[in-house]
Amino acid sequence: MSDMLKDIKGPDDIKKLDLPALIELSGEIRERIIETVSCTGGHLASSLGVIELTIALHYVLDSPVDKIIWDVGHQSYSHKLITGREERFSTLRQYRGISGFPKRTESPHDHFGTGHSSTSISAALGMAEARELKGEDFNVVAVIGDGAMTSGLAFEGLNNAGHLGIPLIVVLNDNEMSISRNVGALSSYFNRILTGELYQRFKKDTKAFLEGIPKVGDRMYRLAHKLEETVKSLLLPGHIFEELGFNYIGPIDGHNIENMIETFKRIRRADGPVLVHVITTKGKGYEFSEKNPSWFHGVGPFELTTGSPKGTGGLASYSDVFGNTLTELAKKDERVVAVVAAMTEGTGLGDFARTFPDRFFDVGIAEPHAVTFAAGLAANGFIPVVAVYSIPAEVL
Ligand SMILES: Cc1ncc(C[n+]2csc(CCOP(=O)(O)OP(=O)(O)O)c2C)c(N)n1
Repeated sequence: MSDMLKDIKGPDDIKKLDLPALIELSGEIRERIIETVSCTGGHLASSLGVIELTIALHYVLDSPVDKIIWDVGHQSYSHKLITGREERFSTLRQYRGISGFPKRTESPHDHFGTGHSSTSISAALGMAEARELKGEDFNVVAVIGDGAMTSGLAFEGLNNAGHLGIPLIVVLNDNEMSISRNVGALSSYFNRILTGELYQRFKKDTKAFLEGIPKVGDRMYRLAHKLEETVKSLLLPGHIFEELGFNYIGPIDGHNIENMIETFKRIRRADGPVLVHVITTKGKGYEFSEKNPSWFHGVGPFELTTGSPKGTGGLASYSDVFGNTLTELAKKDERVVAVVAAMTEGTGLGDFARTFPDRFFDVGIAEPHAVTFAAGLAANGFIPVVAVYSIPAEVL
């Protein structure tokens, strides 16, 4: 493999490349991230999933004038490699090295310090509004995962964006995963968009309905057809975002650089909020992380050839002790229930979830809801334990 990456000193350098070269670059970036994280530990699977997306965004946009806001920020490794941090990349997450997250003091291309999930739409909207107030001209893009989109905060941002109506691009990076499999009604909705199930089901039901109508003439048939057209518009992909005031585009393949470049070129001059729904594979391009994206979401150092952890210490972690204790307490008292915000394994409650599936609640990345939901359970006789990190461990 050639060594193009060392010549990429900033996004301008990738604009000089043709499509085959961009595809080759994506392979080099992938290799570098896998090698580095195998030594330093880090957020491997999320970063591997957005390499092509990151290249396409930087190819079309003019960062740092245009602003890309990475939600959570754990997927920003290729952004770091493209924006002048290739030489320091081996220091990822090391003392005095580069951060595992976007950091304003680290690069002019990092516009918002992150770590906590679901802040990107609100932050991007604030930047877009500042642009309007100052009469400036640039793009703001929030890249948010389907897990982060389960948070109320993300919806508060969408709601306000639809109201303000100013240009803003939201890229929904849908890999059907949070840290573990994504949960909730919204995630099922995305899934139905992907399979086209909403529309197919409607078509099947309408056909049965039309066939059931006695032959009462053309007028009835035309009416039924009109009804089909109206309801169809409600079931087409992304309807929920359209209703919130966004122009919805997708779903598109988040590993096809060419298509994404064309899409981003088309929408960069849009005059209102646009949501682009891209479909990616978490852990893409490394067999072990594709097979087990949850484990490779955030990992310690691992053996490159086997994907197994290096030097597993023998001591139980704080989370293990907590999880085991709560499982024991739940065996003794059936009022004990557990609530987590998309952190089943990280909080040590994986065994609890498997032992008491009906008394375990992963509510999505929705901490305020988790606490209030637990208050409701408590008000009705249960003993809920809400397990939430005070600071996401990955920030430390
Ligand atoms: C408020 C908050 N809660 C929980 C977390 C822990 N966390 C980090 S990433 C993540 C999952 C994000 O899923 P998604 O947005 O789909 O991104 P992906 O990793 O799948 O690309 C979670 C729960 C966090 N960073 N912030």
